[in-house]
Amino acid sequence: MVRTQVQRTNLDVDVEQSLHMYQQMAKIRAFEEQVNDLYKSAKMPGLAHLYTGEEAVAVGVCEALRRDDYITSTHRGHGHCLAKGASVDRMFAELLGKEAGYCRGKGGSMHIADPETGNLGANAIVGGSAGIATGAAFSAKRLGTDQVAVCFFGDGALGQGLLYEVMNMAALWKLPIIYVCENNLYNEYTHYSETTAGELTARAKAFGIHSEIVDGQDAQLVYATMQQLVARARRGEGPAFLQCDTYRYYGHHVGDINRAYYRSKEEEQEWMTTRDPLKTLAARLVAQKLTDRSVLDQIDKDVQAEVEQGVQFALNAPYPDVSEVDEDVYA
Ligand SMILES: Cc1ncc(C[n+]2csc(CCOP(=O)(O)OP(=O)(O)O)c2C)c(N)n1
Ligand SMILES: [Mg+2]
Repeated sequence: MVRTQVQRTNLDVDVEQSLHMYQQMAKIRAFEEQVNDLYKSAKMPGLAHLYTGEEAVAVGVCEALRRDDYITSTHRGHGHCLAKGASVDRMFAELLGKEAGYCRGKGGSMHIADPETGNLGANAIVGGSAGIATGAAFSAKRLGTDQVAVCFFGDGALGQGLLYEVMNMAALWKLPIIYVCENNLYNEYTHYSETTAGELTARAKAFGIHSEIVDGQDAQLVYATMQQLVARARRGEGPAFLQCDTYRYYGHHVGDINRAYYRSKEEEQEWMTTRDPLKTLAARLVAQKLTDRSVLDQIDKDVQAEVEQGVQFALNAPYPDVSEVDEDVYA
């Protein structure tokens, strides 16, 4: 039951792993730029909540997981899905309502699930996936599979009762679950300090759940911290709560363009210029002479090509046949 601000010392993250994290973050960034373009050019039905700016959280967390470990995601879920191993083309296909999508084009942005990579699903209900993730951790424990579950949620989900019911159970039964709170400072258009009393981690501490706070813009730090939390969960030492301090660069969703009434341009610029997760990792790796700019440029180019191919695939893919309009739909 310790609240620790993890320091950037003794990090055991190797170069290959760091480059992989850079690549994953670059892929998410390029993916979200395309989603924004698809929205603006009216090619995507509905809205999407972009993960741009928060990449180090999903990537640092998922880098510490096995493919068969579980995650549950949120309405801002593209980054989680990609970091856990979802394919770019099937993701775009889902966003565009095409049959090749993860839900045969019937779920869209907020319902992407991919059982093959342990992704139990994005969730449009704030806090809604906490029960699913905790249930998955319960099943892993009962079946002795050695898997862990990660529940991603935003600071806004701290107002949801379900989270407290399941954290209580997870602590009592020492379930292998890590609750990852992405504190990006806002719940929609409201600063979290107006909705959330006290310290965020105090909630986990009340249940005796081990908790930590990290800079969510530092992929290496998120990864190193998660490695420890995953190891203790696999050892049977129970749940943990990880608060990742982060920031979304765009609006709450793609249509939230004029944000001046709830946050300033200066604040946005500050995060983008001084705390960008890609720039931070790139600069560090170059400064430490662990890589050079040409390697990173090549990664940027490769992921850009992969993302552009994915969009083309999805744009050209067929819609589901009209005859199956009521299949795979539960309502
Ligand atoms: C139960 C529920 N209440 C309200 C909403 C509407 N809503 C969608 S996102 C959101 C804010 C979520 O904020 P946070 O959890 O901090 O996630 P972020 O958008 O910052 O990633 C709200 C209130 C919802 N989807 N579900
Ligand atoms: Mg938030």
